[in-house]
Amino acid sequence: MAEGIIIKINSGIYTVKSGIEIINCSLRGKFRIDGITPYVGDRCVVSNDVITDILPRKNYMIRPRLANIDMLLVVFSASNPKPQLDIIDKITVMAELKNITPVIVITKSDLSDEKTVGFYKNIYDLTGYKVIVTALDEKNDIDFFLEKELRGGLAAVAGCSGVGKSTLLNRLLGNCTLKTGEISAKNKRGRHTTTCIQLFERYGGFIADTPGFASFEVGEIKQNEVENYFPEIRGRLGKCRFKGCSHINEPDCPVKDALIKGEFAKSRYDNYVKIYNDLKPAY
Ligand SMILES: Nc1nc2c(ncn2[C@@H]2O[C@H](COP(=O)(O)OP(=O)(O)O)[C@@H](O)[C@H]2O)c(=O)[nH]1
Ligand SMILES: [Mg+2]
Ligand SMILES: [Zn+2]
Repeated sequence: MAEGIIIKINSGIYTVKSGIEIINCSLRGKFRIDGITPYVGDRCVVSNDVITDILPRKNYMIRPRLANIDMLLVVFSASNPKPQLDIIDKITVMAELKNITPVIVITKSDLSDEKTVGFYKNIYDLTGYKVIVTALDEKNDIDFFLEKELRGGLAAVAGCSGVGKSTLLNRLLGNCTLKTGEISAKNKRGRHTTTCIQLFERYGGFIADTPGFASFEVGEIKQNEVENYFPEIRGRLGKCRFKGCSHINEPDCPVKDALIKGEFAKSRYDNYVKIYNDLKPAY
Protein backbone atom coordinates (compact mmCIF):
# COMPACT_ATOMS: atom_id res chain seq x y z
CA MET A 1 0.00 0.00 0.00
CA ALA A 2 1.22 3.44 -0.89
CA GLU A 3 -0.20 6.92 -1.27
CA GLY A 4 0.14 8.91 -4.43
CA ILE A 5 -1.35 11.55 -6.71
CA ILE A 6 -3.11 10.84 -10.01
CA ILE A 7 -1.12 12.73 -12.65
CA LYS A 8 -2.88 11.41 -15.77
CA ILE A 9 -6.01 9.51 -16.76
CA ASN A 10 -6.17 8.01 -20.23
CA SER A 11 -8.34 5.15 -21.58
CA GLY A 12 -8.90 3.61 -18.15
CA ILE A 13 -5.25 3.82 -17.17
CA TYR A 14 -4.59 5.92 -14.08
CA THR A 15 -1.02 7.11 -13.85
CA VAL A 16 -0.04 7.68 -10.24
CA LYS A 17 3.05 9.35 -8.86
CA SER A 18 3.93 7.78 -5.54
CA GLY A 19 7.17 8.96 -3.99
CA ILE A 20 9.67 8.74 -6.82
CA GLU A 21 7.71 5.99 -8.60
CA ILE A 22 5.32 6.38 -11.53
CA ILE A 23 2.74 3.56 -11.53
CA ASN A 24 0.12 2.78 -14.19
CA CYS A 25 -2.91 1.64 -12.25
CA SER A 26 -6.41 0.35 -12.78
CA LEU A 27 -9.37 1.17 -10.58
CA ARG A 28 -10.85 -1.10 -7.99
CA GLY A 29 -14.36 -2.07 -9.10
CA LYS A 30 -15.97 -0.48 -6.08
CA PHE A 31 -15.49 3.01 -7.52
CA ARG A 32 -18.01 2.24 -10.22
CA ILE A 33 -20.42 0.99 -7.58
CA ASP A 34 -19.91 4.04 -5.36
CA GLY A 35 -20.28 6.39 -8.32
CA ILE A 36 -16.95 8.04 -7.56
CA THR A 37 -15.08 9.45 -10.53
CA PRO A 38 -11.38 9.89 -9.77
CA TYR A 39 -9.88 13.07 -11.22
CA VAL A 40 -6.36 14.09 -12.10
CA GLY A 41 -5.02 15.74 -8.93
CA ASP A 42 -6.74 13.26 -6.64
CA ARG A 43 -4.68 11.80 -3.82
CA CYS A 44 -5.14 8.06 -3.71
CA VAL A 45 -4.12 4.79 -2.10
CA VAL A 46 -2.51 2.22 -4.40
CA SER A 47 -2.09 -1.47 -3.75
CA ASN A 48 -0.59 -3.86 -6.35
CA ASP A 49 -1.14 -1.37 -9.20
CA VAL A 50 -4.78 -0.90 -8.26
CA ILE A 51 -6.25 2.33 -6.85
CA THR A 52 -8.15 1.21 -3.78
CA ASP A 53 -9.16 4.57 -2.31
CA ILE A 54 -9.47 8.24 -3.16
CA LEU A 55 -8.58 10.55 -0.28
CA PRO A 56 -10.86 13.50 0.60
CA ARG A 57 -10.59 16.42 -1.84
CA LYS A 58 -9.76 20.02 -1.00
CA ASN A 59 -11.75 21.11 -4.07
CA TYR A 60 -12.40 20.21 -7.69
CA MET A 61 -13.39 21.69 -11.03
CA ILE A 62 -15.53 19.88 -13.58
CA ARG A 63 -14.55 21.35 -16.96
CA PRO A 64 -11.85 20.21 -17.26
CA ARG A 65 -11.83 17.67 -14.45
CA LEU A 66 -9.16 18.52 -11.92
CA ALA A 67 -8.99 18.03 -8.15
CA ASN A 68 -7.03 19.62 -5.31
CA ILE A 69 -6.08 22.88 -7.01
CA ASP A 70 -4.01 25.21 -4.82
CA MET A 71 -3.22 28.06 -7.19
CA LEU A 72 -4.98 29.49 -10.23
CA LEU A 73 -3.02 31.63 -12.67
CA VAL A 74 -5.75 34.00 -13.84
CA VAL A 75 -4.61 35.32 -17.21
CA PHE A 76 -5.72 38.36 -19.17
CA SER A 77 -3.94 40.41 -21.80
CA ALA A 78 -3.32 44.13 -21.50
CA SER A 79 -4.32 44.39 -25.16
CA ASN A 80 -5.45 42.12 -28.08
CA PRO A 81 -7.94 41.04 -26.81
CA LYS A 82 -8.72 43.78 -24.36
CA PRO A 83 -9.40 42.67 -20.77
CA GLN A 84 -12.82 41.26 -19.89
CA LEU A 85 -12.71 42.12 -16.22
CA ASP A 86 -16.21 40.80 -15.52
CA ILE A 87 -15.02 37.32 -16.49
CA ILE A 88 -11.75 37.76 -14.57
CA ASP A 89 -13.66 38.72 -11.42
CA LYS A 90 -16.00 35.73 -11.80
CA ILE A 91 -12.90 33.57 -11.96
CA THR A 92 -11.39 35.11 -8.81
CA VAL A 93 -14.73 34.66 -7.00
CA MET A 94 -14.81 31.00 -8.06
CA ALA A 95 -11.21 30.58 -6.88
CA GLU A 96 -12.04 32.14 -3.51
CA LEU A 97 -15.10 29.91 -3.17
CA LYS A 98 -12.99 26.83 -3.78
CA ASN A 99 -10.18 28.00 -1.54
CA ILE A 100 -7.73 28.40 -4.42
CA THR A 101 -5.15 31.22 -4.39
CA PRO A 102 -5.63 33.44 -7.46
CA VAL A 103 -2.51 34.89 -9.07
CA ILE A 104 -3.18 37.55 -11.68
CA VAL A 105 -1.04 37.30 -14.82
CA ILE A 106 -1.24 40.24 -17.24
CA THR A 107 0.17 39.23 -20.63
CA LYS A 108 1.10 41.17 -23.79
CA SER A 109 2.44 44.21 -21.99
CA ASP A 110 4.58 44.65 -25.13
CA LEU A 111 1.41 45.42 -27.10
CA SER A 112 0.24 48.05 -24.62
CA ASP A 113 1.61 51.15 -22.93
CA GLU A 114 2.87 51.61 -19.40
CA LYS A 115 -0.12 53.66 -18.31
CA THR A 116 -2.66 51.05 -19.43
CA VAL A 117 -0.71 48.16 -17.90
CA GLY A 118 -0.35 50.18 -14.68
CA PHE A 119 -4.09 50.81 -14.63
CA TYR A 120 -4.92 47.10 -14.77
CA LYS A 121 -2.13 46.13 -12.40
CA ASN A 122 -3.40 48.64 -9.84
CA ILE A 123 -6.92 47.15 -9.89
CA TYR A 124 -5.56 43.82 -8.70
CA ASP A 125 -2.77 45.19 -6.49
CA LEU A 126 -5.60 46.68 -4.42
CA THR A 127 -7.12 43.20 -3.97
CA GLY A 128 -3.96 41.96 -2.31
CA TYR A 129 -3.52 39.27 -4.96
CA LYS A 130 -0.10 38.76 -6.47
CA VAL A 131 0.06 40.41 -9.90
CA ILE A 132 2.64 39.41 -12.51
CA VAL A 133 3.09 41.36 -15.75
CA THR A 134 4.57 39.50 -18.73
CA ALA A 135 5.47 40.15 -22.33
CA LEU A 136 6.47 37.73 -25.05
CA ASP A 137 10.16 36.78 -24.78
CA GLU A 138 10.60 38.90 -21.72
CA LYS A 139 12.27 37.48 -18.65
CA ASN A 140 9.80 37.96 -15.84
CA ASP A 141 9.32 36.99 -12.23
CA ILE A 142 6.77 34.22 -12.77
CA ASP A 143 9.39 31.49 -12.42
CA PHE A 144 10.82 33.09 -9.32
CA PHE A 145 7.35 33.49 -7.85
CA LEU A 146 6.36 29.85 -8.46
CA GLU A 147 9.69 28.56 -7.13
CA LYS A 148 8.98 30.40 -3.93
CA GLU A 149 5.22 30.00 -3.57
CA LEU A 150 4.04 26.73 -5.14
CA ARG A 151 5.43 24.68 -2.24
CA GLY A 152 4.37 21.22 -3.37
CA GLY A 153 0.95 22.47 -4.53
CA LEU A 154 -0.95 22.21 -7.79
CA ALA A 155 -1.33 25.19 -10.12
CA ALA A 156 -3.68 25.56 -13.09
CA VAL A 157 -4.41 28.30 -15.62
CA ALA A 158 -7.65 30.15 -16.39
CA GLY A 159 -8.65 32.99 -18.69
CA CYS A 160 -10.37 33.89 -21.93
CA SER A 161 -9.37 32.65 -25.36
CA GLY A 162 -6.43 34.36 -27.05
CA VAL A 163 -4.92 35.95 -23.95
CA GLY A 164 -1.80 33.78 -23.99
CA LYS A 165 -2.58 30.82 -21.72
CA SER A 166 -1.00 28.23 -24.02
CA THR A 167 2.01 30.47 -24.52
CA LEU A 168 2.36 30.72 -20.74
CA LEU A 169 1.93 26.96 -20.23
CA ASN A 170 4.52 26.19 -22.88
CA ARG A 171 6.87 28.49 -21.06
CA LEU A 172 6.15 26.91 -17.68
CA LEU A 173 6.25 23.32 -18.92
CA GLY A 174 8.95 23.56 -21.54
CA ASN A 175 8.44 21.00 -24.31
CA CYS A 176 6.71 18.46 -22.03
CA THR A 177 3.27 19.75 -22.85
CA LEU A 178 1.12 18.71 -25.79
CA LYS A 179 1.45 20.91 -28.79
CA THR A 180 -1.51 23.23 -28.95
CA GLY A 181 -2.07 22.24 -32.59
CA GLU A 182 -2.52 18.58 -31.61
CA ILE A 183 -5.32 19.42 -29.22
CA SER A 184 -7.24 21.63 -31.60
CA ALA A 185 -6.86 19.19 -34.50
CA LYS A 186 -8.47 16.46 -32.38
CA ASN A 187 -11.19 18.80 -31.23
CA LYS A 188 -11.99 19.86 -34.76
CA ARG A 189 -12.56 16.28 -35.81
CA GLY A 190 -14.76 15.87 -32.77
CA ARG A 191 -12.83 12.86 -31.49
CA HIS A 192 -12.14 14.37 -28.09
CA THR A 193 -14.76 16.51 -26.46
CA THR A 194 -12.54 16.95 -23.43
CA THR A 195 -8.81 17.36 -23.52
CA CYS A 196 -6.70 14.86 -21.61
CA ILE A 197 -5.18 16.66 -18.66
CA GLN A 198 -1.83 15.85 -17.21
CA LEU A 199 0.16 17.11 -14.25
CA PHE A 200 3.81 18.02 -14.66
CA GLU A 201 6.26 18.36 -11.81
CA ARG A 202 7.59 21.87 -11.78
CA TYR A 203 8.75 24.41 -9.24
CA GLY A 204 8.58 21.83 -6.45
CA GLY A 205 4.89 21.19 -7.15
CA PHE A 206 2.63 20.37 -10.08
CA ILE A 207 1.37 22.36 -13.04
CA ALA A 208 -1.73 21.13 -14.89
CA ASP A 209 -1.46 21.43 -18.65
CA THR A 210 -5.13 22.39 -19.01
CA PRO A 211 -5.78 24.82 -21.81
CA GLY A 212 -7.84 26.77 -19.27
CA PHE A 213 -11.16 26.43 -17.56
CA ALA A 214 -14.05 26.78 -19.92
CA SER A 215 -16.79 28.26 -17.83
CA PHE A 216 -17.23 29.83 -14.46
CA GLU A 217 -20.68 29.66 -13.01
CA VAL A 218 -21.19 31.47 -9.77
CA GLY A 219 -24.55 29.74 -9.33
CA GLU A 220 -23.39 27.71 -6.34
CA ILE A 221 -22.84 30.89 -4.32
CA LYS A 222 -25.61 32.45 -2.26
CA GLN A 223 -26.27 36.14 -2.80
CA ASN A 224 -25.40 37.16 0.76
CA GLU A 225 -22.07 35.29 0.54
CA VAL A 226 -20.62 37.13 -2.46
CA GLU A 227 -19.05 39.73 -0.12
CA ASN A 228 -16.80 37.01 1.29
CA TYR A 229 -15.20 36.31 -2.08
CA PHE A 230 -13.96 39.86 -2.74
CA PRO A 231 -11.00 40.48 -0.38
CA GLU A 232 -11.54 44.25 -0.61
CA ILE A 233 -15.08 43.80 0.76
CA ARG A 234 -14.35 40.89 3.10
CA GLY A 235 -11.76 42.98 4.93
CA ARG A 236 -14.30 45.74 5.61
CA LEU A 237 -17.23 43.69 6.88
CA GLY A 238 -18.87 44.14 10.26
CA LYS A 239 -18.95 47.94 10.39
CA CYS A 240 -21.93 48.67 8.17
CA ARG A 241 -24.91 50.46 9.77
CA PHE A 242 -27.35 47.77 8.64
CA LYS A 243 -27.05 44.10 9.42
CA GLY A 244 -27.14 42.22 6.12
CA CYS A 245 -25.94 45.34 4.24
CA SER A 246 -25.53 44.54 0.55
CA HIS A 247 -23.05 47.46 0.19
CA ILE A 248 -25.14 48.71 -2.73
CA ASN A 249 -27.93 51.07 -1.66
CA GLU A 250 -27.60 51.26 2.13
CA PRO A 251 -26.25 54.40 3.85
CA ASP A 252 -23.28 54.38 6.24
CA CYS A 253 -21.44 51.60 4.51
CA PRO A 254 -17.62 51.47 4.96
CA VAL A 255 -17.35 49.38 1.80
CA LYS A 256 -18.79 52.20 -0.29
CA ASP A 257 -16.73 54.76 1.66
CA ALA A 258 -13.57 52.86 0.75
CA LEU A 259 -14.65 52.76 -2.89
CA ILE A 260 -15.19 56.54 -2.91
CA LYS A 261 -11.74 57.03 -1.35
CA GLY A 262 -10.25 54.90 -4.15
CA GLU A 263 -9.09 52.17 -1.81
CA PHE A 264 -10.36 49.58 -4.24
CA ALA A 265 -11.25 49.58 -7.90
CA LYS A 266 -14.56 50.70 -9.37
CA SER A 267 -14.53 47.77 -11.81
CA ARG A 268 -14.21 45.30 -8.95
CA TYR A 269 -17.10 46.94 -7.15
CA ASP A 270 -19.24 47.01 -10.30
CA ASN A 271 -18.56 43.32 -10.87
CA TYR A 272 -19.47 42.59 -7.26
CA VAL A 273 -22.82 44.35 -7.81
CA LYS A 274 -23.33 42.49 -11.08
CA ILE A 275 -22.69 39.08 -9.50
CA TYR A 276 -24.84 40.02 -6.49
CA ASN A 277 -27.76 41.08 -8.64
CA ASP A 278 -27.51 37.98 -10.83
CA LEU A 279 -27.98 35.71 -7.82
CA LYS A 280 -31.21 35.01 -6.06
CA PRO A 281 -31.42 35.85 -2.37
CA ALA A 282 -30.93 33.05 0.15
CA TYR A 283 -33.93 32.08 2.23
N1 LIG B 1 2.87 40.22 -28.31
C1 LIG B 1 2.55 39.20 -27.50
N2 LIG B 1 1.85 38.16 -27.99
C2 LIG B 1 1.55 37.15 -27.16
C3 LIG B 1 1.92 37.15 -25.79
N3 LIG B 1 1.44 36.01 -25.22
C4 LIG B 1 0.81 35.35 -26.21
N4 LIG B 1 0.87 36.01 -27.37
C5 LIG B 1 0.26 35.63 -28.68
O1 LIG B 1 -1.16 35.67 -28.55
C6 LIG B 1 -1.76 34.66 -29.35
C7 LIG B 1 -2.67 33.80 -28.49
O2 LIG B 1 -1.89 33.12 -27.54
P1 LIG B 1 -2.30 31.71 -26.95
O3 LIG B 1 -1.23 31.31 -26.00
O4 LIG B 1 -2.65 30.74 -28.02
O5 LIG B 1 -3.64 32.12 -26.16
P2 LIG B 1 -4.71 31.19 -25.42
O6 LIG B 1 -5.91 31.13 -26.32
O7 LIG B 1 -5.04 31.89 -24.16
O8 LIG B 1 -4.09 29.86 -25.18
C8 LIG B 1 -0.61 33.87 -29.96
O9 LIG B 1 -0.42 34.33 -31.27
C9 LIG B 1 0.58 34.22 -29.09
O10 LIG B 1 1.81 34.15 -29.77
C10 LIG B 1 2.66 38.28 -25.30
O11 LIG B 1 3.00 38.39 -24.10
N5 LIG B 1 2.93 39.27 -26.20
MG1 LIG C 1 -4.75 27.95 -25.79
ZN1 LIG D 1 -22.13 47.79 3.66
